[in-house]
Amino acid sequence: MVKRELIDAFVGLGANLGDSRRQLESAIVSLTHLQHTLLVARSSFYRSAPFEADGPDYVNAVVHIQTRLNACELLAASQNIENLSGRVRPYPNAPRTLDIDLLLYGAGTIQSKELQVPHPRMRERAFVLMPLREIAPHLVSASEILKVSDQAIWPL
Ligand code: PH2
Ligand code: MG
Ligand code: MG
Repeated sequence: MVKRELIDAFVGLGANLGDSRRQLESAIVSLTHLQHTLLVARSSFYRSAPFEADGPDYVNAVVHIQTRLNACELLAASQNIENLSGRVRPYPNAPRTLDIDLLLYGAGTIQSKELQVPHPRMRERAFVLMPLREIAPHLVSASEILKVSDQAIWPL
């Protein structure tokens, strides 16, 4: 690989089908094993009610990685891990064995059809903001937490 910068990225994980905790644990290991990538921090797990979605409660978490992969490579690797979990996509926001979303990629903004970073809806979602605040309190303000405080979420 030609010299590439080490980028701080934040990745959201969620699952509400099958053994959700186990799938998240395994996904975090898989992310850690990606080439040119290391794990900096992982939040604890949270149980959350499905937000603008149906099905059972979710398990959610956020991890902080450092990576030399570019955002497209990280997206492709994440989708590969999702597919290996047996994820199927019958309709938008359907229950899933594993969802891996790139929330932040350094200070980068990306606006393509395949990928939008920062994640356009992350600041509206307690299941992202609560675990993100746990590992990166400087990235989430108290007023943002207040705005999502009506969404049901419990530490696991
Ligand atoms: N993901 C969604 C839609 N709704 N709700 C919760 N609680 N957790 C999620 O991960 C989630 C959701 C779309 O990706
Ligand atoms: Mg998602
Ligand atoms: Mg997704």
